[in-house]
Amino acid sequence: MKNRYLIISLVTLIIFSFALSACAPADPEPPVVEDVEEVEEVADPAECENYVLVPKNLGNPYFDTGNVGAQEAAGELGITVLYQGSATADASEQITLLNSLIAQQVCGLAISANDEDALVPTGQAAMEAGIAVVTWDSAIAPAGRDLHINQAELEGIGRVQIEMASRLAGPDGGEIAILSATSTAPNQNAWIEVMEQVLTEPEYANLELVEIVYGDDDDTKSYNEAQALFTKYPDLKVIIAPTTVGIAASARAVTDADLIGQVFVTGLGTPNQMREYVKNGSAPEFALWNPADLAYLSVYAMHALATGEIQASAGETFTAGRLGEYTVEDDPDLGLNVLLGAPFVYDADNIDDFDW
Ligand code: RAM
Repeated sequence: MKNRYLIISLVTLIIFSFALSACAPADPEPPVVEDVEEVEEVADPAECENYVLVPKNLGNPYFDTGNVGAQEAAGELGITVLYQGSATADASEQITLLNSLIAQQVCGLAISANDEDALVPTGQAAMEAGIAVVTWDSAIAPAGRDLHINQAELEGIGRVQIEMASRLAGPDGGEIAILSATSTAPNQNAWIEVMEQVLTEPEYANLELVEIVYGDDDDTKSYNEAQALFTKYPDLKVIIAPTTVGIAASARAVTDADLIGQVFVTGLGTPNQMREYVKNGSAPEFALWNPADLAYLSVYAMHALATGEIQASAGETFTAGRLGEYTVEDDPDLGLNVLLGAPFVYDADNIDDFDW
């Protein structure tokens, strides 16, 4: 599987190099820039046409769905948005990729970050080179990007997962565990913090969080971690996986172990990956926003920044095609951001209304 992702990365890189060379002025030997600080500024913002959507890793249907929305926005704006990521959800691999994109003087980067702090210098180098930097899905800390495009409010995403877990555990409550993505993932860590806070409310006093484990947004590791959880905790009632990779792998592990009805899985998933588990009862309900809309909005925001339509200050507005008008907001924790909307709960009654 990994080889497939590596090949996809390589092919994407080759296509990307061709696309760039087709648009850039003729230069037989484009400079290979080791030190990103030496990169010249991106030429004329009005002529900016090359943008890149960077997921946490390749091979994740959540990000692939995002790319569908990004391409829709690219078509409407008449720009090129390439989709490039590392094979694994790893911050240093992501930094290497970003350094090469900075050296190629792309116009804008929309990044789902694998680490909030480690990516700050890289984001700063990109901005110093005149590149518009937005994060989407998973944020770089405010100093390392212009704007974060936020899928839904942190509080809402954390709370809805505890509400679902509580419904699934039933009136007596019981043991619950969290199976997350990587231990450095900025978005999952922020949601887990909210979940831990919500669990202190009297209404959820009968839920006991026994452990938090990490599947690294890798299907096999997530599956093994889920198995280890219900082996270690025979009374476990619910696994909350705030990751589309982890939730599908956990539901499959519960199904394979014949534990449907005994251990329930919930968290954040995509409808196509979760349909069979909603229907077989291993994961009766889960939540998510629309990743295609999130990336669509991110491309509009990145383009508005690159072309100078907005400068990244609170109160500015811009129009994101079919999604309408958005306002840049400032938040004490999240910094400058644009909010997509509220998470949506999927269950047996509505799952067949969605095909992505
Ligand atoms: C995984 C990734 C992504 C997250 C979703 C919910 O696909 O970790 O960052 O937002 O799950």
